[in-house]
Parts: sequence; C-alpha cells; structure tokens
Amino acid sequence: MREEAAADSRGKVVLTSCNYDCGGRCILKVHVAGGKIIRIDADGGLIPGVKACPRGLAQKEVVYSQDRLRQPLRRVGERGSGEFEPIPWEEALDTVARELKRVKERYGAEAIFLMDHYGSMSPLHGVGKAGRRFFSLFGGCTTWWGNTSQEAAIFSSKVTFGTTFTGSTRDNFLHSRLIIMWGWNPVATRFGSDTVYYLSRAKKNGAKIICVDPRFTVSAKALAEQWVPIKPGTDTALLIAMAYVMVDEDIYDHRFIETYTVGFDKFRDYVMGEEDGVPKTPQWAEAITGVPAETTRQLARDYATIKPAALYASWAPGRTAFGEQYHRAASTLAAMTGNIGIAGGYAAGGSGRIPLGYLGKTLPVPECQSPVVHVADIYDALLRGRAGGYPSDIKLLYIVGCNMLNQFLNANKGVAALRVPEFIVVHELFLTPTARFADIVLPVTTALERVDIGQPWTGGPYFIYMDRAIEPLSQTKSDLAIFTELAARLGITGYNDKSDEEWLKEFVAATPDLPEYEVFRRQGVQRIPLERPWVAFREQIEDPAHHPFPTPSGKIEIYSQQIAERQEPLLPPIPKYIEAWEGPGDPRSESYPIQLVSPHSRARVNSQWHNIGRLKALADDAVWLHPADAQPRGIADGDRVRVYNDRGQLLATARVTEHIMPGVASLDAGCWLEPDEDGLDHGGCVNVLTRDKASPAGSFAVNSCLVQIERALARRGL
Ligand SMILES: Nc1nc2c(c(=O)[nH]1)N[C@H]1C(S)=C(S)[C@@H](COP(=O)(O)OP(=O)(O)OC[C@H]3O[C@@H](n4cnc5c(=O)[nH]c(N)nc54)[C@H](O)[C@@H]3O)O[C@H]1N2
Ligand SMILES: Nc1nc2c(c(=O)[nH]1)N[C@H]1C(S)=C(S)[C@@H](COP(=O)(O)OP(=O)(O)OC[C@H]3O[C@@H](n4cnc5c(=O)[nH]c(N)nc54)[C@H](O)[C@@H]3O)O[C@H]1N2
Ligand SMILES: [Mo]
Repeated sequence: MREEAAADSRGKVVLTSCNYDCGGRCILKVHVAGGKIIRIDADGGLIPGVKACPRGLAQKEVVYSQDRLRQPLRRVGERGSGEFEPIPWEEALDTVARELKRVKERYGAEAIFLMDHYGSMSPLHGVGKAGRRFFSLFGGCTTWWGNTSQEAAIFSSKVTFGTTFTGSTRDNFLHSRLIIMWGWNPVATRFGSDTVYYLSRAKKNGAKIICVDPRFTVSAKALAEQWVPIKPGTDTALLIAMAYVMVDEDIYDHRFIETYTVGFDKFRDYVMGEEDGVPKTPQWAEAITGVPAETTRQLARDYATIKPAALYASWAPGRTAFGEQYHRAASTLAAMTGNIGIAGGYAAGGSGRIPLGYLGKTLPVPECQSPVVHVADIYDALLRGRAGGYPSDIKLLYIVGCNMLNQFLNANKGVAALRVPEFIVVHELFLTPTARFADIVLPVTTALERVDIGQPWTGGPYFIYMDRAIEPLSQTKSDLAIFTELAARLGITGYNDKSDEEWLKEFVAATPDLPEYEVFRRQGVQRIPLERPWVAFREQIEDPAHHPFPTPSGKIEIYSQQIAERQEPLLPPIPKYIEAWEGPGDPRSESYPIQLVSPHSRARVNSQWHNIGRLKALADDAVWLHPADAQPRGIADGDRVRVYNDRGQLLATARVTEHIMPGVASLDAGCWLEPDEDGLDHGGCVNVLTRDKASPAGSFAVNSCLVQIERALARRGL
C-alpha cells in the first residue's frame, strides 16, 4: 500500500492515525503532494469496523488552521488578556530554562507543578511521557493524581477484580443476547473505534439493547429498544434495587456467587435491609432515581434471565459524587448474573481495558518521588499552598497538553488560581483559554508531523504505525524535542539520546505482538489475530482452582477488606448508595433545582477543535432541557438562556426537548471559556458551573452539578 502510493508521481498516501484522547484509534489515509496535505480519507477495510470519524477527517483543517501557533510567544498584556508577542525559540527556551533553574534554587523543585494531561496519547509523543521523564531527571516537581475520566472505575476495577484489565474485545457483543448501555453513548462519545460496528451487528443478530441515561441519546435512538431515564448520580440506587429484586425473586446465580466471590452475604444484608432496616426495594429506588418501580423490576429480571448479558457501565455516571459506588455495584450485579468471564457477558463496573494492543515499552520515566495533588484540588492548591495543607507553594506551573482552565472543575476559581504562580509555561497547538494565562507559550506539532505508534485506548487488538505525513509546520516542535533542548540548557544528561525512529524501534522490539520494525512500518497496521473474542477473566471462571483473581482473597471482592481497612465512612467496603452532594436531595436544590450533566461532544475531543469551523458546525452546544422545565421559565426552543449557580454563569442556546428527563439539563463539555468583565461566560464553558470536589475514591465529579436556568435578559449585546 505504502510503496504503491509512493510510486504515484502526483504525490503519496501516508498511513497514520490521530492520537488524541478520543476513545478511538483509526486509520487516516493522508494524501500528500509537494510536502502539503491535500486531503484525508478514511480506510474502512484494514480493521473490521474501524473507520475514521469526522474529527479525524478534519485534521487537515486542524493542521493548517489560521489559529495554529507557529512560533513561541511571550506574554505582553495581563494574564488572560491574550496579548502576546512572537519571540525566537532560543529566547523562549533560555527564558524557560532560566525560570526552572531560578524556582528550583530559590524554592525547591516541588514549587514547580507539572500539569501534563491527555492532549496527545501515544507511546512516544504522548504528553504524559516527555514531561515526566524530563522532571524526573531534573530532580522532581509536584504533580497531580486522579484520572479525570475514570478514577472511580479504576478504583472499582482494582479493588473488586484486582486489575484494571477488566474489558473484552468488542466482537464479544456478537455473543450477547442483552446489552445494557448504562451512561454510555458510543455513537457520539467514541469508545473504541469498532464499538458501534459490533453493537449494530449485535442488534441485527437480535440482541435486546437497553439504554439507561438521563438523555435519549443518539445511541439510544440508533440501537436501543428501551430507554430508562434516570436522575444523574443516582445509578447506584437503581443497581442496588435490581439486586433486591434478584434476591427477592431468587433469580441470581448462586453457584457463581459461591464459587467466585467473597462478601455477598454482607451485601445481601444491606440490600434486604437487615443491616440498616431499609430494604432497598424498587419503590425505595423510585423516590431517588425517578425510575418507576416496575421498570426496575423488569430490568432486574431481564438482566438476571436473558443470558449472556453485557452490562456496559460507562464512566460518566462514575464521574459523580460517590461515583465509585456505582462501578462497584455494577460489577456486583455482573457477578450475581454470572456474566463475568463468559462469551457475551461483561465484567462491568470498571476500567474495561484489555491487554492486547499495548506496547512492551514506552518512553521510560525514571523513578522519582513527586508529591501529588488531586486534579479537583489544583486550583485550591495554587491559591492556598502549604498553608492550606498542600505539599508545596506553587511558583511555576508547567502545562503540557492540557486545557485545564476549560476542562477542570470550577473555572472561575481557576481564573483566580492561574494568577498566583510567578511563571506559567504552556506547550500548545492553539491559544486556548488556558494558554492565554501563560507567560511563555511553546508551539507544538500534531501527530501528522511526527512518527509514533497508535495503540487503541482501552486496548486493541491492533496497532497502527503512525508515519509522518508532513514536516513540522512552521517553527513547531514536538514536546519531546522541546524537553530535549531544555535538558541540554540545564545540563541534564541522558534525557534523549535517540532519534524518534530509534525509540520506536526499541518499543517495537519489546512487543511480542508486533513484527519487525520495518515490516510493521511497511504494513502500517498490525492486527492481533484472535480465534475468539478476548474476554477478561475467562481463565479465572473456567479453571478457578488454578487461576485465582489477583485480589487479596483470590476472588471477586464484593466486600473488600482493603477498603474496610481505610476506615472511611463514605467509602464502605460493600457497594452502597450514598446520597450525593449536588444531587436531587441536596438542600441547595431549593435555589438550583436542575441537575446538569456535561457529556462529551461528538464534534470535539474534550475542548479540542471548538475553534475549527468544520467541526464546530457539527457540534450541539445547546443546553437541553425538558418542556416541563422550560415552560414555567418562559423558555422556548432556540432562546438564549443564562445557566448559573453560585460558582458561575454562562450563556447558551436552549434546546427544549423530551429527549431529556425533567429536572435535568445537559450541556456538552468543551466550549471555550469567554468571560466578560462581569464574569458571565459567553463561550458556554460548562465548567464555570461545576464544583471542585473529588469523591472519596478520587472521582472527578463533573456530573454532580446543580444549576438554575432562566431566559437571558436582553442586555448589552446578548
Ligand atoms: N464538565 C466536564 N468537564 C470535563 C469532562 C466532562 O465530562 N465534563 N471530562 C473530563 C475528561 S474525561 C477529561 S479526559 C478532561 C480532558 O482535559 P484536557 O486533557 O485538558 O482536555 P483537552 O481539551 O483534550 O485538552 C488537551 C489540550 O492539549 C493540546 N494538544 C493536543 N496535542 C498536543 C500535543 O501533542 N502536545 C501538546 N503539548 N498539546 C497538545 C490540545 O490543543 C488541547 O488544548 O476533561 C475533563 N473535563
Ligand atoms: N466524540 C468524542 N468521543 C470521546 C471524547 C470526546 O470528547 N468526544 N472523549 C473521550 C474521553 S476523554 C472520555 S473519558 C470518554 C468519556 O466517555 P463517557 O464517560 O462514557 O461519556 P460522556 O459523553 O461523558 O457520557 C455518556 C453518557 O452518560 C450520560 N450520563 C451523564 N451522567 C450520568 C449519570 O449520572 N447517570 C447515567 N446513567 N448517565 C449519565 C450522558 O447523558 C451521556 O449520554 O469518551 C471518549 N470519547
Ligand atoms: Mo477522559
């Protein structure tokens, strides 16, 4: 394929992939002539069901966007004003190196905070590697913990199953007779490039598909035969009431529970009310969740009796207050229905990774003890430092591949916090709301301007060789190249003594699933052949005597002694429903009666490409609300509305629709913050409203957020 293309005298076709944090990894066929990208096509043939989406196909517009940063910038106006002047690389790098040295000498290395995030996710140029390696060799820094996507799921996976590899390949859905898409909208929110292909085939095969979501999503429309609307953050109550029905009607899998799990008796006592006098009946749940008791009963019966069944409990319901309880409850139900480790089942309640499609080696990061701050607390840490109980007073903030101001909780607190450090560096493609607060902005390359390897997000089973389509645009450099130059200036030896290709050769050689480097490069794609779907815990279920679960007890831990030992009242050792802050029962719902969820946009990856017209045109950046909420507020479809609470306020356009349950509103995350002088956000950045508080296990609780909505008053330019 590659040779053929190269032989084309009019240009060449380069196979690559984007490597954003999008939940997919697809093949992009990039047509290049005269060193320029002419167009990008999808390839629908090389891997079944994997086909590039509109975001991937718009990468030409991303690469050549007018807004693309082409040279280093130095701030000349106020922080946040967006006033910068271009400066030469030498000067930019000298300044950054000097500041790093100054802050380390004056305050110690922990006064530097590394905020690297998910801008690009690949083994060589993934932003999480280059900066980590640099700061380890530099002598440390303070950094963050808490996965913004799925900390609750990671916690649940580890304590319940002893691993985060709890997933299956998507072809496993072809064996399912029931699929429950729980807080999962894979048609819009990419979750494995081949997911929708296999879900559609499963549906054609006759699988029953149910969607549990406060919104009637595009996935519910395309795939489901039943929509169960639920109040955000109450999923654990519904799952526990389903467990009640399964015990009450004795339709659960006793043999599975006895053979493979520990602690079910304690869970059952809680569910049936023997522990606290409250039987967790469907009526009990109805008052909390808004799901009619009869629907809960039927859902429980379906899940217990239609076999095999895949409960796909996605991460959004886990990104709530006490989100870890939801994931733990989901895996408990998967055990009660005997759906773990079997074809067509699903372990549920976790991270859902598979071990196929990961490299044997990535850019190495030497051990270094760095203090950490939870991602939800970063602004608080910046504002209060040691006096607030945080590990350091942060003087220098180093941001790589992260639009934190837009994507992290409580953006207005963020605006105040980003004024605190003495110096801020940002590596970016664009002048994002976060980059506007930088003192120095360093322009980076995109995936199309460098070589790397595409490994699917939660797992394969395939790899993509990402060939370089074009040379780096203008003066841009990769993060790795930038850190390499900084290392040289700071006298750090051994940071990077290899070319990009030499690194990749090492990674490939350490990966048994890949052929030799040159073969892989020529092929472009390597699939891992499977005789049957990969299913987590098949061995543990088929042969328990020889394959214990990697937990302390060797079993699936419905009761976790590890959690019990933490002795945190809000982190119980069995899954329990705990009433959420900023949920329907929170007293502040009197002033802010609407629960706001903020899903991911089909037109963006998080906040990326809000500024790219071709993709913005596909975005749905309206606030969804139900007619029952719109009408008493005098809001009609298409009206401008003000969404607010005591943390912030934004303007957006209303979509009045029955596709959302009453009492709930939805606004996609990722629109860029554009506050006016009164702090009213005209961009529609939902994080001006979210609360900066992590759940006990560290979940980033974006979907626990109470607001009020009103028609926007016609004033000053509205
Ligand atoms: N309200 C609400 N907030 C949320 C969420 C939600 O559901 N609701 N979701 C959360 C989740 S799951 C996540 S993962 C986070 C994401 O938070 P972020 O990772 O901060 O989100 P992105 O918008 O993807 O920002 C990544 C930035 O990296 C830049 N970038 C891309 N490639 C490169 C590169 O190669 N090098 C460098 N240096 N930069 C690059 C992009 O231009 C972009 O500005 O957001 C969280 N925030
Ligand atoms: N197109 C696209 N794909 C992406 C991304 C993107 O930005 N764009 N981002 C990627 C990233 S970083 C991540 S982490 C994943 C995120 O993947 P998810 O967490 O699965 O995605 P979301 O879109 O946030 O939410 C999925 C659904 O959950 C529903 N929901 C929200 N709160 C609740 C709740 O409390 N209970 C229930 N039952 N449902 C709820 C929403 O209405 C939505 O329909 O997606 C990845 N894929
Ligand atoms: Mo994420």
